Amino acid sequence: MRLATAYVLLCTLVSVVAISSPCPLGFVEHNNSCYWFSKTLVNFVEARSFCQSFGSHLAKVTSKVEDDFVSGHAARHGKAANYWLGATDLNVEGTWLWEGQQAMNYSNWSRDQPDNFSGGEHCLDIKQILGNYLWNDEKCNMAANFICEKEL
Ligand SMILES: [Ca+2]
Ligand SMILES: [Ca+2]
Repeated sequence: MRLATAYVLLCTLVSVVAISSPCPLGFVEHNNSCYWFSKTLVNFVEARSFCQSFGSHLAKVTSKVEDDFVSGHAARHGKAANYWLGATDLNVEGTWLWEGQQAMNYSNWSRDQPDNFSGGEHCLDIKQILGNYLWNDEKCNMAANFICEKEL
């Protein structure tokens, strides 16, 4: 009997969560996209695979509104040192593309970035400096948190 009651309560809770957001469990909704902020650190390729396994992709931040949401959420809730976003300049040094193909029209690079430090920084992250997140090019094999995005 108790188990049945617990089951009904659980189903109700899951329903409420499902109704209140069109996003998958654990994702945060903003402007017709769902975002997932990782709590674990992995390299860029692992982060990309992880997002893909959830039917999403590493976040594409294509406007100031989206940038403010992502960096604001990171600053209030995640507070990690770095979060991978879904852009690289792996094909042509200095040419940044979202998911390796879409031109980057909006950007919010930190001062003196991207610097391609030591000739080896080809993956985009947002990096926390004094509580604010700004864009930085980073070594792709560094371990960092990451943000997945899924369009609705
Ligand atoms: Ca580079
Ligand atoms: Ca850099």
